[in-house]
Amino acid sequence: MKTTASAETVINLKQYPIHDHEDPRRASLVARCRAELDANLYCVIPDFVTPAALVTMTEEASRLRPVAHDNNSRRNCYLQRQKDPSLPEDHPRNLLADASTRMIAYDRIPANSPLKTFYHWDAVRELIAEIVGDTALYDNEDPYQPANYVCYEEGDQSSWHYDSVNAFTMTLMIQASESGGEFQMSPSTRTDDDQNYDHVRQVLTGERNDTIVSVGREPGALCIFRGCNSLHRVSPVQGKTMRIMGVFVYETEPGVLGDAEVNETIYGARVAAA
Ligand SMILES: O=C(O)CCC(=O)C(=O)O
Ligand SMILES: [Fe+2]
Repeated sequence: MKTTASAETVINLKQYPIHDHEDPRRASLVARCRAELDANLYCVIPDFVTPAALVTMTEEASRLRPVAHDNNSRRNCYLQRQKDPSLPEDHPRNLLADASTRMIAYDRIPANSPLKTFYHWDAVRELIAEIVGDTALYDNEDPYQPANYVCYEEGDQSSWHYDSVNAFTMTLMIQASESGGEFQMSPSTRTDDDQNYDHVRQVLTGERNDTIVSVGREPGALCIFRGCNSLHRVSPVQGKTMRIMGVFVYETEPGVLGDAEVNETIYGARVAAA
C-alpha cells in the first residue's frame, strides 16, 4: 500500500510499519495489543506519533484554545446530571462530581492538521479494527465528533465515569500536564448484568483503591480502552501546562452521525440544530 507523505511525517512508521501488512512487526503489534486489551481492558502504543507531529498538534490546540467549548458539568458516573431522590444519598447514582474539559471540535481543526491525517489514514483505521476485533471500522461522519482536541487546564478533571456508547475509546496523549491529569481505571467495575453498586460506590468515595490502575503514557502514546463497563477518570490537572489529548471516534458501520442534543452539551450552543 502507498503512503501519503503526510502520513509518514505523522506516524512513527520506522518503529510501527502499520501500512505494510506483510511486515511481522505489524502482526506482533496487533497480537500484543489484542492480548492486553482482552486481559486489562486497555492497551498503549508508545511513541506512535512522531515528535514533529506532536509539536504541530500542541501549537494547533493552543492556538485554537479560544474557540474551545468549556464543557463544565456536575454529573454521576453514568453521565447523568440529576440525582434520584428515591435512592439513598450515597448511592452511586446520587454521587455527583465535577468534570471540566475544553473541547475543540472537528470543524474547528484545519483540514491539513496532523490530527486529521492520523484519523483519516486507512492504515490507522485498519490497525485499530484488527486490535479491537471488528472486521471493519468507518470514520464517524458527524461535523463535530470524529477527531477532537480535548484540553485540561489547571483544576480540570474528568471525574469517575463509564463511557456511554462506544465499544472502545481511543485517545492520543499530545502534551502532558506538569502533574495530576492521570488516567486511572478500575477495570470491569460492572458487567452488562450486574451494576455492582457497592464496589462502584467504594471507588467513587475513595474507600477502595485496590482495583485502580494508573495508565502511564508519554506524549505520542496511543491508548485504546474499553470504558463502557470500567470506571475511569482523569485526576485534577496541576500546573500551568495544558494536558492536551486527541480523541477519535470510529464506527462499526458507515454514515454514523452524533446526537444533536449530546453535541450541544459537548460543543456548546453554536452547534444547536437550526
Ligand atoms: O483523557 C483521557 O485520558 C481519557 C478521557 C476519557 O475518559 C474518555 O475519552 O472517555
Ligand atoms: Fe471516558
